[in-house]
Amino acid sequence: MRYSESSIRQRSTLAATMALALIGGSAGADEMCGNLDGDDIVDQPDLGILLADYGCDDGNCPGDVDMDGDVDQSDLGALLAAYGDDC
Ligand SMILES: [Ca+2]
Ligand SMILES: [Ca+2]
Repeated sequence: MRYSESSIRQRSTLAATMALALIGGSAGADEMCGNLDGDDIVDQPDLGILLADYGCDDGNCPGDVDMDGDVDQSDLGALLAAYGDDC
């Protein structure tokens, strides 16, 4: 089965919209802001904590931005979405 160019474009737009909804929809609460070191701003040290902890899945992960017990791409997405924010 072949897809037309416009069909592929529509599907790509839908996928991007869904990805943004996932990131944006789960952000907003204090624990989601990405400020991992407690200095009230989401910046490079917070990204460093997350990256150093990336792949942790034992439920005791300092880089777990979305508080689901692991550090994965959803945490990275949430941190990057809030990068530079005061929180
Ligand atoms: Ca910080
Ligand atoms: Ca997580």
